[in-house]
Amino acid sequence: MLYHLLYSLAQDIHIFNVFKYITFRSAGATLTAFFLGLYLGPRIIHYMRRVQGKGQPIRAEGPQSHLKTKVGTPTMGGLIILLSLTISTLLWADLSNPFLWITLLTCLGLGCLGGIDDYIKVTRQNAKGMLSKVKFYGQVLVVLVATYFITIYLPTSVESHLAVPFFKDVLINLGFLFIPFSLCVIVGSSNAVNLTDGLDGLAIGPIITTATCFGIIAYLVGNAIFAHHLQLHYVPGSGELSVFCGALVGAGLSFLWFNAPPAQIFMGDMGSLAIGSALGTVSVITKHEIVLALIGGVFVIETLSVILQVLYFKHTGGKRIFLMAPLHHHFEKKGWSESTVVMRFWIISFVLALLGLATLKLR
Ligand code: 57M
Repeated sequence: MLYHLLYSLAQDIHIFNVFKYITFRSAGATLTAFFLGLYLGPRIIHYMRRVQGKGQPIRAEGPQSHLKTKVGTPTMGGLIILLSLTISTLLWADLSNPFLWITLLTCLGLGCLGGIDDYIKVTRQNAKGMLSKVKFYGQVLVVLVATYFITIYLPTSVESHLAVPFFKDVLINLGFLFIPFSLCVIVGSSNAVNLTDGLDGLAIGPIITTATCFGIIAYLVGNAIFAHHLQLHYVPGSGELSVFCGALVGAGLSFLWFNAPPAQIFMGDMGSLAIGSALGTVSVITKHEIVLALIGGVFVIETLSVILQVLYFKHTGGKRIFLMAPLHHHFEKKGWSESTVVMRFWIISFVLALLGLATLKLR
């Protein structure tokens, strides 16, 4: 909104020329979302505590410590993230950009789905929530619509193609398989963040590092000069996603303020499904899906631990590879404190982010 309002006045008031720059608007979006989240946080936490009563139902099969330390914590803290993210994005982004709307609406669509799941969990005081099939079909429906519009607005040179990091000239044309592939990336990242969000601050840390990296990637991929210089596949218009990612970083930092141990609130599926899908959508639009798997490696490792554990559990009649899946519970059961697990997963996430950014240069 500010872009449309103030940049048009740049002829008369030169200072407003600065609104032309995505970097300036991304920084503005980050700070706006951060301070907005800090303002909304206490009010939303107070409200959720009041209306949720017992708060997030804690799984009985979880680490016994959780049954003592987590009881009564409210969920749906994703509302803090989504409100500050959305308001800041609408304030600072170019609202004529289709990729921005695709990403924001996918994020909010999955956020609504997650919010319904959280609501069912809290009102029924049952950690199972909505039927997993219904939740999955809801995710697929929202993401299918998003993927359709992505293919419409991507340039024909890359619209159904998969770029491979390190190999600048490799563009694999997936043809109609691009739709199921994109579905797997976006729904997969949504559920991967969902599974990871099992300890105070565990998911939001890698979300912040991943969103920071994709803010940089979107800016470079959407800038013809930088894309050419770095031999990236240029996607006109994708640079605006840098503003969205900036707002997500700011919103994530403000949520972390309240989710830092001991968490005052959990983000809920409202937050995890929404943000995971947003990161997946940005990676598909910027043609950096494989790099997302690297930068978001913590989410990948956590999901793989669950898949391996469940498959092994089923095929061996109850034996386990890990003491418990997802992986963060395995280390808890090995005696690591919650904060130790979280800090070490953050360190891994930071290293993976650096490796992911290195792929921009190593081509
Ligand atoms: C998503 N949700 C947390 C909170 C958060 C197949 C199976 C692996 C599925 C998996 C599952 O369904 N997980 C659900 C993870 C839950 O957090 C809520 O959910 C939202 C995110 N979706 O925002 O609202 C619990 O996590 C803790 N938490 C914090 N701090 C936070 O900031 O402490 C969350 C956020 C919260 C709170 O205790 O209640 C969750 O873990 O459920 N199931 C599992 O992950 C279970 N693993 C399991 O069953 N493993 C078995 C299977 C694989 C054979 C095994 O390994 O033997 C674990 N779930 C829980 N504890 N709660 C078991 C341990």
